[in-house]
Amino acid sequence: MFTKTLISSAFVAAVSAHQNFHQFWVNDVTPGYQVGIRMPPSNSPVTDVTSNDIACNVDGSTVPSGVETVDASEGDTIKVQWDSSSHPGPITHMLFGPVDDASQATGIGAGWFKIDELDYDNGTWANAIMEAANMTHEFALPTGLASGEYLLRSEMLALHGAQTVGGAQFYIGCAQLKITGSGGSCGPSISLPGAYDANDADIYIPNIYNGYDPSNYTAPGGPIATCGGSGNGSTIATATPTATSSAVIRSSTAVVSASLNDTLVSSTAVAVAISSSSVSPANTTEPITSAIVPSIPTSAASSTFITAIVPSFNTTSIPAASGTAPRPSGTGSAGATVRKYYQCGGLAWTGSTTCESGLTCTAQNDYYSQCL
Ligand SMILES: [Cu+2]
Repeated sequence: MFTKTLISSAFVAAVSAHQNFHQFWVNDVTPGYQVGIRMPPSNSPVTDVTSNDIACNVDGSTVPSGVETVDASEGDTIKVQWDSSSHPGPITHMLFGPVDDASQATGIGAGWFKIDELDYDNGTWANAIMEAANMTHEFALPTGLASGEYLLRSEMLALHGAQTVGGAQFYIGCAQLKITGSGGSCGPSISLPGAYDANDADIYIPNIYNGYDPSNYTAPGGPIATCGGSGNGSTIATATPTATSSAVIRSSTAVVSASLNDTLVSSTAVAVAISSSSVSPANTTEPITSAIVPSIPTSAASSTFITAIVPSFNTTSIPAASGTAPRPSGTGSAGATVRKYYQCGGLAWTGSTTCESGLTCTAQNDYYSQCL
């Protein structure tokens, strides 16, 4: 009983920390869990906006094999589902294309255009709005698209570390779509990397814990594109991917398939094992959790410097979830004591500073301490 409690609380804390894009629906029909999506090898964020990883996550210049390209039509409703996230910030969607073969496109370079954005609405960040909808978000593919294959990039930007340059965390997942459209080009288009700068006002927010008003926040990447322009959406020439070896295969066979609940529970043991062995204890303060972690990228340890839950951030209280994914109940404290990986201190922190027995409240920076 005691063991079970320990495992489940570690699991909840871990799942609520980092996040991945796992599933999408086209007009309410899904190709399946982690089907049609390039799953990254971990759920750690990209923090270097100048790296190729900012396009479609780690191994940016390598395309994975075994990822299906899913049919859609312009104007279709796309629903995405992410892991539970208590990291405040926006969600954006971009398309890259048309390309001859989405499965071979890295997405690195020019040819992206923004099609959807949800920032801060009615006092609530996009991540919390999604929490209230079982971590889903819906938008429509634009009309006036050239028929062809595209990468659909879903990005959740976590701003809980944005008070330092390079502290914002970009969670990115790319899906492969074959879109039937009526023709037309979209603009403005942007390059990734290229469009983001670590010092941009929507990425580096020095006063985010000190009087920042997110009401007028807009996510990076510029305005939402207008489609249907003349110029028929000429196909983007894509660079030859560097490798498609078995080392980067993330086929569905390597992925845990089951209901969301089943997958999350079964990933617990993996997460516990990994966090105790291969993750650098110096910089990584939350377990990397994923059922499909073949290796921890070297960038994971160094980039994961702000972690876990920031319940006091400018969000309204998160409504009770209707979904199946377990999640923490706000502060993560059980009564007056704070659970592992949850916030216990920092400037402007008004919650409990007492960790559960056996844990120590450890400062990560001036703004954030957590129980470890
Ligand atoms: Cu995280």
